[in-house]
Amino acid sequence: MARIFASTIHFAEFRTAYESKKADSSSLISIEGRETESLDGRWSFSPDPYESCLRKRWYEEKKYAPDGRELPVDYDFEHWDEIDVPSCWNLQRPELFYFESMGVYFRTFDYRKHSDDERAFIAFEGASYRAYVFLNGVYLGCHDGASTPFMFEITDELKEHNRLVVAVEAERKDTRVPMSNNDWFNYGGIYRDVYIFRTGKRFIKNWFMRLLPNTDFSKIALDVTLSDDSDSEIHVSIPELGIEKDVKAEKGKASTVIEAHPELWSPDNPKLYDVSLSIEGDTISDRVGFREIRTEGRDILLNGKPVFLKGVSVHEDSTRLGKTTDETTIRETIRVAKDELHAQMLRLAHYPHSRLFARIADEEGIILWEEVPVYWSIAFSDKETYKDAENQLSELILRDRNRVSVCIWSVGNENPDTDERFAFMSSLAQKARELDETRCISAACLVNESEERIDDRLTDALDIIGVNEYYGWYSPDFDMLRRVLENSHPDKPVIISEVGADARAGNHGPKDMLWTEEFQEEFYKKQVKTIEKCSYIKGMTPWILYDFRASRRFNRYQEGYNRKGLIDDDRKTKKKAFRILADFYEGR
Ligand code: GCB
Repeated sequence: MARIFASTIHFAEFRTAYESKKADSSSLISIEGRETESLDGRWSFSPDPYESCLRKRWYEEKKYAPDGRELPVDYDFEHWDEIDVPSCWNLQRPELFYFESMGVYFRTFDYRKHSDDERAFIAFEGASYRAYVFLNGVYLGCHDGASTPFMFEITDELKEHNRLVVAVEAERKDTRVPMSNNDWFNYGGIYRDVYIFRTGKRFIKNWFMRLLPNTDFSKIALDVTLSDDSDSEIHVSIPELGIEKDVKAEKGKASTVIEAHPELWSPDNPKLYDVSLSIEGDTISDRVGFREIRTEGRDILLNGKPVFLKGVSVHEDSTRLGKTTDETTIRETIRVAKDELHAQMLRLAHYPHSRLFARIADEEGIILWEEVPVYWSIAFSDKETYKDAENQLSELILRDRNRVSVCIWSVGNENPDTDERFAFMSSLAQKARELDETRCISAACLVNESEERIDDRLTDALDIIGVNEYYGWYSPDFDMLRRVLENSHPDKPVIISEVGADARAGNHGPKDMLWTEEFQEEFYKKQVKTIEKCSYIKGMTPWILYDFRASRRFNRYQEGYNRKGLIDDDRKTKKKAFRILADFYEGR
């Protein structure tokens, strides 16, 4: 008894055993076109700040001693209050608003086999930051990273009546990605969908279909990975292009290039094609678009033509739902950006947004910049931190690489220029290229403030240089922007990935008074005038479309929000600067 007592309560290393079993990008299965069975709904929930669920193995539900005596356990799954899944726990109960440690979720669900050789998987689209998953008392594994999906096979653990326990922990730590300090709100919990799906014994694990760059828009490449390393025939069908082709998979992998002349996808013509892939016992389908994005000298070429990317940044955040989002919210964000701001691009800052976003962007026709939260001072020399960052990047790319709207992968934002950072982020850029040779790689880079020019070793590893600048806001010297742009001679296109000033909606005053709409309006007027004159700037994603929660912003205008939005946190009230940017974009 003493031994068990020591190992479950006082054993300081109690997490180590759990950490040895982690879900990562290698376990992701493409789920587009697959039938899923939702586990969303009301789940039992309790905060567990001392992580007793792990220390005392609550998930085993050992409530009785071998002699039948009832044990005084510290949990009560069935009797806990309920919480929505998906949701950010912070917005479910007032006392959880700043809660950042562990919460334990519980639910039951029934399962009936459809066939004898079926396999089943459980998938989580997002749980912040680490989730430990237990099914019927068995530990499936944990996952790090707040914003990417993860999956476990549960074929052997499933019963007719199932008991699912998920312990989620949302601590900010210096070794995490993002680290402890950032400029948004640390939402916790299972805040995206949870579902199960079934496959046959063998199935299509993932696939990547894209137009090959530099082929006169005439070659579609396809890579497929099967669930095992068998040889088999894969049938590829794109009926509208007259494509019906059998491709041989050897040792579970197939690659082919198909001649085709698809109508090209663009924001003006978001053309998608029905695609299906099948092997014996498994068929998946999706809607895929074809376009080319590349750079040449200082130009960004979309389908061979130079473009100026008129964009705006957006956080996944709403006052009501936090980081949990839905189709209506995403469609409305895209409508406002496209129809009212005349933009054709969104920067999804600073972490992977919901899978739904890129799906809808494909249909609606808006270009996306997607990003991993390698933000500010990451623990660049920590190997585990690198592993975590690389895994989040891989999970994002595997999730979204069939989404035509995604044109840029960004590997980080405003990181101090050290040797460790250079190695870390160059490797991330390299990883992104290995997984996807068809998109541009970018990051928000640094300006050398004393020499007044863009100067960052990382630019060598990128296709597009992102620059964040707040001249006229954080630094009053607005003219520095002109000097920096004049002194810089980049050999690649530059996107102003951030520029902005705070204004509280409805706060009016003279144009030199901070926090007023008039200040922000004047700031935008001056910015666009200067940016417009610079020939190598090939796009901008000002900061930001909507005000968003930020837990380091507490003056009387901010009240817990970053107020650089062109629209208030009510997502309706436009500030005066909105018109300035909309007019600028409409005229370009
Ligand atoms: C930045 C950051 C962004 C902040 C913004 C600000 O440079 O990249 O995350 O929210 O500035 O408002 O200060």
